[in-house]
Amino acid sequence: MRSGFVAVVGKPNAGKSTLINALTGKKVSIVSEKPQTTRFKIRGIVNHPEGQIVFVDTPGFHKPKDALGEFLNSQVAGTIKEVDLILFLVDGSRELNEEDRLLIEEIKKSQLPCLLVITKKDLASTETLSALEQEVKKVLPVEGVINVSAITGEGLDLLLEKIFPFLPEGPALYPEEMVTDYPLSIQAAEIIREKVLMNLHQEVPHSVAVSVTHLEEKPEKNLIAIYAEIYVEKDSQKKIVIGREGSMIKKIGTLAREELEYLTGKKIFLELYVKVKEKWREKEAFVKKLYLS
Ligand SMILES: Nc1nc2c(ncn2[C@@H]2O[C@H](COP(=O)(O)OP(=O)(O)OP(=O)(O)O)[C@@H](O)[C@H]2O)c(=O)[nH]1
Ligand SMILES: [Mg+2]
Repeated sequence: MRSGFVAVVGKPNAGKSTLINALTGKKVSIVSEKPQTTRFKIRGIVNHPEGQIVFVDTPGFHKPKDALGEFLNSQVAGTIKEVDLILFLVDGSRELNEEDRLLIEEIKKSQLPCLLVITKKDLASTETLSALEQEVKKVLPVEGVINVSAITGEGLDLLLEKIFPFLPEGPALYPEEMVTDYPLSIQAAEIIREKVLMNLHQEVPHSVAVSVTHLEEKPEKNLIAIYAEIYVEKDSQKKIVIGREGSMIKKIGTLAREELEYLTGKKIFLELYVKVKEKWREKEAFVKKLYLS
């Protein structure tokens, strides 16, 4: 048996969370077409005949503009230091850019083994994929290259096989039935945020944070009551999240409740409050309170 931690890093939208969900077969991490969906480290666990891999999903590495951006990058830099192997994800449907290059510097500093994973194979030609591979190899020594598509499943089994030789020998690190190790309160907050991302556009999604303030299990009723706050930065955004006569918040609440009921197999009572916290993304203390507590 081998087991260990594998960091999944890449620029925003590279397909990190989608890949981890495809590998675990569960929705461990929320996904959206908008950059900077993931905001903290999320572990996704894969059990395999050869052992156990604990994937660590990370926020997209980018040029930070505010305290939130600095925090997101610090999560990536921190993760890179504490794993057995790095998967550097490069979006196969885009050109290599400044963000990829910034991240390459971080990976080099770590001196850890790194596999290059070119994602979204279904969207790119063989020529594009091999050109990207050559471009990365010029600036970053990698231990191997795998082209994958999380949508078609191509390359996923091969990726798992290529990971194991880099993991130390040892027993599983987490119980076999566990897919992720974060609590229901955080899963609920993420699911609510995902519904906001799915239904709102332009600047609103980036300005939204969700915090579950209270979660109470009522086993006698087979029910879980969840109270959450949705933070936005401006009054105008609050109006958008609430919608005409509360139609948007009702939609977000219904979608989140349905998914939480599916996830837990229990009835969910969900209450959402929308609050304005001006410029919260620029306030380091608030960002840390949200994502580190
Ligand atoms: N066609 C195709 N689309 C993909 C694939 N993987 C991811 N996507 C899409 O790419 C977008 C971004 O995916 P995410 O998994 O959220 O990307 P991420 O790297 O986690 O993004 P951040 O958390 O924002 O850094 C979504 O719209 C996905 O559906 C793939 O293999 N093929
Ligand atoms: Mg993500």
